[in-house]
Amino acid sequence: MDNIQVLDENGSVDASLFPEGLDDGKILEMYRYMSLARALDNKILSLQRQGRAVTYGPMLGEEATQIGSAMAMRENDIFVPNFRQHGVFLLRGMPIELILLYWKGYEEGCMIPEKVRGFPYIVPVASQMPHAMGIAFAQKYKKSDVAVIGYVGDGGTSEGDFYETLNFAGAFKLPLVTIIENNQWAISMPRARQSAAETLAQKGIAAGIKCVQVDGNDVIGVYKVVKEAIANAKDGPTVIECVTYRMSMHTTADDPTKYRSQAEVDAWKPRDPIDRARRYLSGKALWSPDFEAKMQEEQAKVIDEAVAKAEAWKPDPKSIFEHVYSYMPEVLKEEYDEAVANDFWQGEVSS
Ligand SMILES: Cc1ncc(C[n+]2csc(CCOP(=O)(O)OP(=O)(O)O)c2C)c(N)n1
Ligand SMILES: [Mg+2]
Repeated sequence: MDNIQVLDENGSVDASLFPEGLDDGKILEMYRYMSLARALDNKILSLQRQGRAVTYGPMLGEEATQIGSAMAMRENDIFVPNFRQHGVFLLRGMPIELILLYWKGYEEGCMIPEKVRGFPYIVPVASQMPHAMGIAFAQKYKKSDVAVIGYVGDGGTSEGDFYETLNFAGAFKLPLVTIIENNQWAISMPRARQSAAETLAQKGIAAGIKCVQVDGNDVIGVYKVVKEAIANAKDGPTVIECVTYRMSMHTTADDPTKYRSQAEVDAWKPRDPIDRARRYLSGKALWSPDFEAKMQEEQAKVIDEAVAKAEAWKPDPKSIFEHVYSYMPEVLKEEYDEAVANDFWQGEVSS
């Protein structure tokens, strides 16, 4: 099984592996998106600490896995996330204020604009994978050439849902690209205790699925393997393990210092995906401190404007009855009518 790295920690590329058709303009765009994702991640974390967002799972350190894979998708491809793919949503054009609405606890943040071609954040671990498989099955049935990209964590690969998905996808040769975002931790469970398998990608072998491991902090490498998997999706599935690291906490509800050492975290710092892309761009004279300052200023402005919009947004309490079913079942309609008749939410939201 291949283990791919194109862009190393010093910002040098392996020319023999460089993806066809990838130009520096696109690498610069990926750098911008990785930076935007990091800035948004920081912002949501800070909002959560101020009581302005709900429990949040940061993506710090996983930018290359997310941006490289999202950049490799074609316009009509569909992605199915878990709960940590904020960067994928961003690159696919999800308005930032909608991302923020989700993390403020409003179900409207689950209403993904059609053009994003993605499903809402999904929290029950690995439950998104049978969905991704079903969507891929539908594409094959309809003879569409759309590929489905399903994301799962290292912990998620221990779930039955994951194995069932791979088995079905392999047997039916579905256009499913499974991206294992191996960030080395499943809350407090380290990768070494998660599975005795030498790699997580090799879990595809038993299902007869092509599999590959890639340096998940190498945005060019991730782009390359996902692009190839999507190009091959019409002939069958691929499992891609992106080897990365969760630099931050699992969510704002836990304290990683209780279960992992600072030395381990520090050892991953030189492998930072954004620093690495910056070194590459710098070597090509495509990056400068001025460029960085201007970009960061613009991105902070975009994020602040989205925060202002999300915070000005007023929820309609009636919406608790919506969005679960495509139509309102009789039993829910009765509750809805009763609530309207009694004006039951008036006091609830007046503060
Ligand atoms: C079915 C199920 N079991 C347990 C949980 C609690 N839980 C939430 S995230 C998580 C760990 C997930 O780890 P991983 O798949 O590696 O993804 P990561 O959080 O690292 O991105 C667990 C156990 C859950 N949400 N769903
Ligand atoms: Mg994990």
